Amino acid sequence: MIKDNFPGSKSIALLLDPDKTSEKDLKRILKIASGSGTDYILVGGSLTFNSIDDLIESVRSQCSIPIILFPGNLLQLSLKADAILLLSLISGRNPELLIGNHVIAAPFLRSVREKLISVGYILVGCGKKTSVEYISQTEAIPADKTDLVVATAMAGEMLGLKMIYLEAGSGALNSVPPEIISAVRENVAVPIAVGGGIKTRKEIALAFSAGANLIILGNGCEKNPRLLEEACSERDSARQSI
Ligand code: 1GP
Repeated sequence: MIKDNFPGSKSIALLLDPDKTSEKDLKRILKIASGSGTDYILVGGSLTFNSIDDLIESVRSQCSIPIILFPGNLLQLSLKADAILLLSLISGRNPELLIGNHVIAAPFLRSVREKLISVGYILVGCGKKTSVEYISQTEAIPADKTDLVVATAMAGEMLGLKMIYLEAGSGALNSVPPEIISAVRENVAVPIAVGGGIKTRKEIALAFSAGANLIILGNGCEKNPRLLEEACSERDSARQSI
């Protein structure tokens, strides 16, 4: 069962958005993902026109990397993934994203309970307003309010959430600052995922050394698929230095 070891000490996930992934690009990036030892494929997006199920099936037919659903909304729920992130948007105050949607989803998810990974999803404002902020109708925590991010992560852990996801938002101008990652690391024991706006090898190295367990890459790999190889190389170095 994937969730038993998820996300591991240092791991890399490639985020695929069904709307941004042509068959040709998918084939290319999955070949790089398999060759570099990418740990997970995440599927999802804030708003999607194309089918999540079709994307999952296509990924599964081309590689053996575990597929994890990262649902942007209830319409993206799928039972086909190997694991499902059950996200609570704890940086926001939209009750639907804290409990309302979970109530609606619970009967649907009942049969795959063992696949669920509860996640405290924290938006950190790292530049321009992102799609996830607009769609969720919530405000990100400003990047200079480290204390607020830390207290939010602590609250999520105290509530029993199994991972904290520090999210700058897809396509963010800047990624989550390492200072925030290390401050959260010092105050919570659960794994930390970091994503949004990561474009360079240096950002990946800094995020790992600040305490990130899982780094999630989307747009950066669409523009430069080799970033995935660099990320896996940084992951290997980070694992060795533990
Ligand atoms: C989005 O954090 C992920 O939830 C990935 O963001 O597309 O900017 O890499 P990017």
